[in-house]
Amino acid sequence: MKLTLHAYCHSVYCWIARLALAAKGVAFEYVEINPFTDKSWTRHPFGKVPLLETPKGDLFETAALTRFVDEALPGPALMPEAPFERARVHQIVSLMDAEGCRPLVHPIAAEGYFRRRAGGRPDPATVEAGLAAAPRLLEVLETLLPRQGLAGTGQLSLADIHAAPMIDYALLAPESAGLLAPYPALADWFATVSTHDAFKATRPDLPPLDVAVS
Ligand SMILES: N[C@@H](CCC(=O)N[C@@H](CS)C(=O)NCC(=O)O)C(=O)O
Repeated sequence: MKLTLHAYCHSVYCWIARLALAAKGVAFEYVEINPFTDKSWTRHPFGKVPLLETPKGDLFETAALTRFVDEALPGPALMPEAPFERARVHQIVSLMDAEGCRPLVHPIAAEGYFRRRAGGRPDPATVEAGLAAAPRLLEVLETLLPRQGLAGTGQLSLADIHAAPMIDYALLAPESAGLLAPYPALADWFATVSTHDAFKATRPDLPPLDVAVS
């Protein structure tokens, strides 16, 4: 099946889409779009990425896109078979969209990492607010995530694929050192996912910042 992914190299949602495609081991064409600067990008009705061009039409909304990738393409299954476990994966994907992207990506990664990378100075109060909001989510993930996907199968699940990039992005901010320390099961889960070939192969090139924070 011919697939073309329209995506931006620094977007966490685009990483999730690329990670799902890599976990399945399928080939696709890649078109780089910076949705923040490319005003001619109107193929997505809200000017966002990722968008997957398929023979049946365009798919946007990352959770729908990765679900299609899993169900329509060959390769290892990214969803468990049993209804309750499937629901758990949906639950985590939904949770990451509703409660994870904010605060982990906005504001922690956006302010603490990307603003500095662009030569700016982060607003400490904004990063602090993100770090103050994160524990509620991380506590919930501590109980939910380690039981999914990799546990017992050696494969990534769509839950792992949706959650790990957002956590990785939060950890880019120098202020996030120790973010996972109170959550040992989550930290173990993240360490395991981070060594997965598909994760390493798709991780955006975002080197650590040489910044000391108190
Ligand atoms: N709900 C969308 C969110 C996608 C999204 O927010 N993409 C960001 C990049 S990470 C974007 O394109 N932002 C451009 C903009 O908001 O103008 C999805 O799940 O795909």
